[in-house]
Amino acid sequence: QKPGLELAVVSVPSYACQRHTPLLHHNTTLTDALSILAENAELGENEGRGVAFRRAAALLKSLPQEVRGAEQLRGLPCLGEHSLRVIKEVLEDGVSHEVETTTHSEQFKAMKALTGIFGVGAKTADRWFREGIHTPSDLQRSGHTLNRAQRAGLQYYDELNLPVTKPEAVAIGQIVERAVHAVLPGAEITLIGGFRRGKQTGHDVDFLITHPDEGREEGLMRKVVSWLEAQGFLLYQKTTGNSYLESKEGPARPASNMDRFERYSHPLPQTLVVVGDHAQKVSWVLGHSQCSGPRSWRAVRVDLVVSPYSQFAFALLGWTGSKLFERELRRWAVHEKAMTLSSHALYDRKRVRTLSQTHTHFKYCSGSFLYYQIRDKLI
Ligand code: TTP
Ligand code: MN
Ligand code: MN
Ligand code: MN
Repeated sequence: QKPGLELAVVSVPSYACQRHTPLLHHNTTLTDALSILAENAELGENEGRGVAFRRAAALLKSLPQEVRGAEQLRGLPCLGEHSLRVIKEVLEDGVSHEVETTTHSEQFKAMKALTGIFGVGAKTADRWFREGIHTPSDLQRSGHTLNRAQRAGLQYYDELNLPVTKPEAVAIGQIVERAVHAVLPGAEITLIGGFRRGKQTGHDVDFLITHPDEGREEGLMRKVVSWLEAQGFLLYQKTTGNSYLESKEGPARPASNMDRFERYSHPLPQTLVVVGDHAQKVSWVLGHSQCSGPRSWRAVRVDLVVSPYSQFAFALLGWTGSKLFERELRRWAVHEKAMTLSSHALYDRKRVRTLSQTHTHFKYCSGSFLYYQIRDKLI
């Protein structure tokens, strides 16, 4: 029996959101290789290239069996020339030269280490790398002036890079619930992000908060943050009224550009680093029943998102991820359904175009229009 006959007859839809993509799959060697190249592209701010590798990896994750030869991939969508080349190399030689080179490159290692500092993005990391700073210790020695986020990120570097476990996520969920219910009884808290997708670890913990009485959620974020702060849970807190759309796209970017990499927009969550500084809270944060020693808590990244009840379904869908799934879902909505999906609403493009004509100052995409309507409620 020829290997791969089975795969060849499987018809695979081309949007990742149309496929079943299990957490545990049959092609980890290949997807690990592609993920390294995706990560490298993202660190180099080459978003289009990063997405191409992520799409190829997602396709492989959805296959019902292990790929053993490149001929099995014939006719499958989402596999670009570059990704195919890498896949073939791994299948034939066990490793890809490009992946090996990337993994061992000083630049990749330094960019990973530096962007691993909370509060440091690719631009800053790249600037430091060019100055010869390759590690957090180099940075510490350099005497650079760091902002508050970066100082916290450096101070708690190891902990913040230690994956958060499911029990820790559950324990933090209890703290968040206590905080939310202290300031707004009846509010509902949902675990979102990777943990909602069934992952057992994450780089942070994400929560979505809402209240069944529309409007009651207004001002909630500020109150929750104050409560956590007063209880000694907050190590660092980023208060931002910014949105992803504003900061990265600018509010007035043409729709055609928005579509280029099928980018989607949503408000940045409130980012909190939660710790407990009290023996009792500590054990709670860590999920241990017995803690000893002077410092038994750990720092964890927590993202909170507040949504009005009427938008809850869209917020839940939009914040569950993965990033590629969300991107593909929106691309599918636009191109196959002529609709626009955001983490606030799903709407018909034609209808909204009519709407925005009556508000000529909202020149560009319909997304901006709805966005401005609800922005104040979200953060
Ligand atoms: P993240 O917490 O960044 O990702 P994650 O929870 O999927 O992965 P990890 O376990 O490493 O934390 O973001 C949570 C979700 O929010 C993500 O799955 C999709 C959504 N999101 C966006 O839609 N756009 C973005 O730019 C980011 C950062 C997240
Ligand atoms: Mn997350
Ligand atoms: Mn939005
Ligand atoms: Mn997050």
